Amino acid sequence: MITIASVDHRLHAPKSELAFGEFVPPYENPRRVDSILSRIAETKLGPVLPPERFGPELIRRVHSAPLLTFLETAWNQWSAHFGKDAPPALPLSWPVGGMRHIEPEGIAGKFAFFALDASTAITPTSWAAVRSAVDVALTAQKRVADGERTAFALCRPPGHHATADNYGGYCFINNAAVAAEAFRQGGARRVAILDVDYHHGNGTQAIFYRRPDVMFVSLHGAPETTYPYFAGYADEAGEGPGEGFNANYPLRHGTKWDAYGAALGHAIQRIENYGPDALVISLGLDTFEKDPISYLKLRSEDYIRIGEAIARLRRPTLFVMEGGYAIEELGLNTVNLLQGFEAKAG
Ligand code: OKP
Ligand code: ZN
Repeated sequence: MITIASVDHRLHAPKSELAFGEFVPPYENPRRVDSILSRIAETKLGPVLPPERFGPELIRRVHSAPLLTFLETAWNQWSAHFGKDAPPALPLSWPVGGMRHIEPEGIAGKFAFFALDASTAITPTSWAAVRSAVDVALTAQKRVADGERTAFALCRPPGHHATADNYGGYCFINNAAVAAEAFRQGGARRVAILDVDYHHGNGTQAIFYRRPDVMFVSLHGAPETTYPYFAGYADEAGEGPGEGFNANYPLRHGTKWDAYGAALGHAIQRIENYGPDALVISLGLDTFEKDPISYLKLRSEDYIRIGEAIARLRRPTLFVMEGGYAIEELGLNTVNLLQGFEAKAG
């Protein structure tokens, strides 16, 4: 399997993350990619190639102009106000229900307006890393659209929490959504996105919620107890023309392979019935038993089974990296899933 990866992901590396009431070393950090690349080399999974450069057209089909302008200029505005040595920029308030959703002029207000949480710092070079992750996704997408059975987009930072209008949850641009849109623009009539990250892909769901041409199917920790809390319930089925094209499989804390595998079987059947021309996998490995911020209990060998199940769909398949924070085993688990897929893909 071909992997697309960029060295520019290192440009997004905040020094700390606000988590559990204090600043801690970021869970989402460059060592995640190192772990995966070293396992790819060790197992000879296949070549690792750099991305091509893509223009902003496909990004603009997924995200609003105000969000993109904010992301591109946020650090310059922040440092103009708080100084070049200001710490990484974070929001401190939010426009909750009953307030006005109007973009403020001041930069602190803009952070409050565009962020969906306080876990996602912006540094002087974050935007360059974010752009390179999109290039990684689109380069891999192009290979699959041009006839390869599969490709792995080793994106960092991840994307599935980013909505049309908001960033957060370590995500800025929704790489998987942009890739799905690229498949559509390239002539695929139906695209399915299967999100196996531990956290619900609220951004991807929202982007395609009213559309029948892109189905979103997700397995994740139940929102009653799990970030991002305000999406991911089983009754979220899509809306208007998109009704029936969204499927959520929330899972309780402690879920092991038996219940996970059963839910995955249902999810795969939904996609099979839909009959997509292309499949995008939002690939998170934070369902692992040793993940430091998650509560499912999958083991390393279970990822082989997930890959095999995905291969049975027999569709052109693009893997897009999302989460996974047990860095020691992240490479092993990621490559297990990709090898499970390849073994059954034929
Ligand atoms: C991104 B992806 C732990 C609480 C959760 C944000 C988690 C974002 C996960 N500090 N903070 O879906 O893996
Ligand atoms: Zn996650």
